[in-house]
Amino acid sequence: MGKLILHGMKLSPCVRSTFAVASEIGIEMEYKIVDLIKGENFNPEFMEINPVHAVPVLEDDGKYIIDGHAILSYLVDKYAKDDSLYPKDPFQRAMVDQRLHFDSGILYMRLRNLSMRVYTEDHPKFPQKDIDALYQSYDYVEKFLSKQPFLAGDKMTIADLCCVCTITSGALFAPISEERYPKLSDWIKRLSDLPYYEETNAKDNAEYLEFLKGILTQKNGNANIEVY
Ligand SMILES: N[C@@H](CCC(=O)N[C@@H](CS)C(=O)NCC(=O)O)C(=O)O
Repeated sequence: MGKLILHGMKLSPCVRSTFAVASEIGIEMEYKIVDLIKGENFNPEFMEINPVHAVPVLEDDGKYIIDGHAILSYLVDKYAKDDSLYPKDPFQRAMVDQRLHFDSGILYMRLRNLSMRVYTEDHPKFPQKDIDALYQSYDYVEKFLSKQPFLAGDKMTIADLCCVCTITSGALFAPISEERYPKLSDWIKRLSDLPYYEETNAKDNAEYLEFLKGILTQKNGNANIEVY
């Protein structure tokens, strides 16, 4: 096995999920920080590797894979001892792929629509419709989980480790209540019991949420989510 290097920043949910999957598989990845706050993702060397200037990027023995979702599938295909996290069976694999695309196109984008305002606006305020849209994406997850214990079926897959990092990152804008989201809350609890969860998601997510609150406090005088 060659040397694996994950380029990114653990404040990012897309980065955290790669470390969660690596831990589940039992492999080590070196962590090379690309500081988004300092704009290191726009450095020419990084832009050469990833013209989309986003993290994570996985370096495997001199080859680069960009996009967190592609990295998760790659890690399992190449390094896992079996296919349970990303089944080879075409139907089961399609179920996992669907959930990964759901994260990429819906869940994560709706979170990003809100979180970007914290960085880009002088006085960040948040449209109610964008908060509703994030909640709507939780509604979809609640529905997925009403039929099966994990997002893509009876067993945990990379889709769960991916989406849980995104969903827990939304806590500042759209906190999850057990009353409204019993299945989703239970799923998060079950994933939180994983031995590597604290280290790969909870700790850095808490730091991410504090980081956002810090910027809001600096810009708005408090960390409240002002809705309009
Ligand atoms: N679909 C991509 C999204 C990557 C992404 O947007 N990453 C964010 C951090 S969570 C980023 O690097 N943003 C900086 C930028 O887009 O310039 C993935 O899963 O890797």
